[in-house]
Amino acid sequence: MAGTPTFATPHAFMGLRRAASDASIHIAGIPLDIGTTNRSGARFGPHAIRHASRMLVDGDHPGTGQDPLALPVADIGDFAIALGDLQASLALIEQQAAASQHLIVLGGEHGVTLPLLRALRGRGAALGLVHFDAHVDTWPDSFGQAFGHGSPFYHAIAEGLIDPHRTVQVGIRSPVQRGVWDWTVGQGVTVLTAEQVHEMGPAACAARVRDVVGGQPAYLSLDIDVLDPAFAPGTGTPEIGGLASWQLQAILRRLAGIAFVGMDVVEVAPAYDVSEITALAAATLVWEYLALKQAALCA
Ligand SMILES: [Mn+2]
Repeated sequence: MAGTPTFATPHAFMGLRRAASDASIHIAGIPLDIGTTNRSGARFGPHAIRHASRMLVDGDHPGTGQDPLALPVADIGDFAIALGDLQASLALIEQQAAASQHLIVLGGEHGVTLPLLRALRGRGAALGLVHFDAHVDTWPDSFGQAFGHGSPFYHAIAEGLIDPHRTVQVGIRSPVQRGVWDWTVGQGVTVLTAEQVHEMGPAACAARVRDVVGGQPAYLSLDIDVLDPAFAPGTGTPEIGGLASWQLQAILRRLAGIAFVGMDVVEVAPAYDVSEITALAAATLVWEYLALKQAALCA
């Protein structure tokens, strides 16, 4: 095997050097974490995920037999944020996201998903949502903060950005106030708890997800804390009893047929990581998403 060894891969996602103008799929980092409620540090997530992604450059995807980088994908760098100003940062993120036809975001905290969904508003009807997380993230506010990382989907539902009846949350297991839970389910959201996922297995779980979301456009939001802290220690609000990385991978690989219009992987906080476990999981999940898009194009 000739060429650049993995460890010397240039610092872009999987070493990508394609120009933004030559690509219809853009990967961007968002180094924002001021909306976190517990351990901060997700601002360093994009850097860590790109670094860990070097492990993935030396071959084709074993499931599809193809190289996901054959897709027209470019790493366009990090979005600008307004340092210390959450609302201004969200506005800036929306503005920058609107310039991309199909965007994959490396977080950053989960609050970034709201402006990403706002940027997709107007491109069609309310989106379906596949949301992997330990937390429902439908709190109207967290400790008085209305647009922090616990609230993106409260606003996304309230603003009509996503269709709650085509929304499924997978891996949920954190403490939650009964009122927040009842509001979420009352809106029509399907919740699959981590315990249900463990009992169902990945194939049945994926079938349920496909059922809820259907064939219309949908968004994929992947909070790395859906994984058990044993598989993703590097995150701000870990909860035990989560998915193993193989389970999440097995579910994702079975989501072919969902018309995803964008994705994010958020909440990687490398300061709490060990041996890049969490960052590698996040990088690999982006690679799995690309493989999924590629398989859809070839179908
Ligand atoms: Mn979250």
